Amino acid sequence: MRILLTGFEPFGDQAQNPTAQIAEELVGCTIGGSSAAGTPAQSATIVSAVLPVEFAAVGLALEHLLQTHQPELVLSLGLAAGTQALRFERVAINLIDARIPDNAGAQPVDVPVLPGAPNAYFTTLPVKAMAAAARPVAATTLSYSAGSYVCNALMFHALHATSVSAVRAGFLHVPTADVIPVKTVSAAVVSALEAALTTLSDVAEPGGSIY
Ligand code: PCA
Repeated sequence: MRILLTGFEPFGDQAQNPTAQIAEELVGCTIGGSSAAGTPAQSATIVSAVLPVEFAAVGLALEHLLQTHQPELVLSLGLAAGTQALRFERVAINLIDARIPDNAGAQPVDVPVLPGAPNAYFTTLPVKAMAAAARPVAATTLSYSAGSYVCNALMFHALHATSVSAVRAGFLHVPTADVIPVKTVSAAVVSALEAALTTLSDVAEPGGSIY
């Protein structure tokens, strides 16, 4: 089994993007392999890539990675400056409304990620189980909006591309490295991926929010 883990290049006024470091640090890691009581042992190797923060390029880059690696599970990471916790995204919307230009200088406003595609997709990863597994390592929260910039667009592309397959996909926004150190986020990502491998139906515990 293979897990595709993606990070992003720096963008905007962020000189570093911790998600690029995490993707590079975890490449080749084996996740799982020990069986919980009664469940088969499953292990998966991480393949990773650092993606451009460009609306026009990110979907094609992802398609290429899916073709090349044929992963069973896809987790994409993005930086959300200002957030204090790991934000497990539940929803990707078919809308781009760019607050700032992307790294190619494009700033689309109020256009779809993919014309004709559904308005939104829910993540197909068990985010409640993943957030619970990561919580001993770092603060976590569930998020009901991945924004309207390149991260949301990537999550939408991933869920659209995998919608007719058994491949599960999702997105995690992470804070800047001064809020949670990169090593800690990496460890939390490993814990979350272990939970994703062994959890086929998400845990049914309350997790919503009123905003
Ligand atoms: N964060 C941006 C795009 C790239 C990244 O790391 C976002 O949240 O859309």
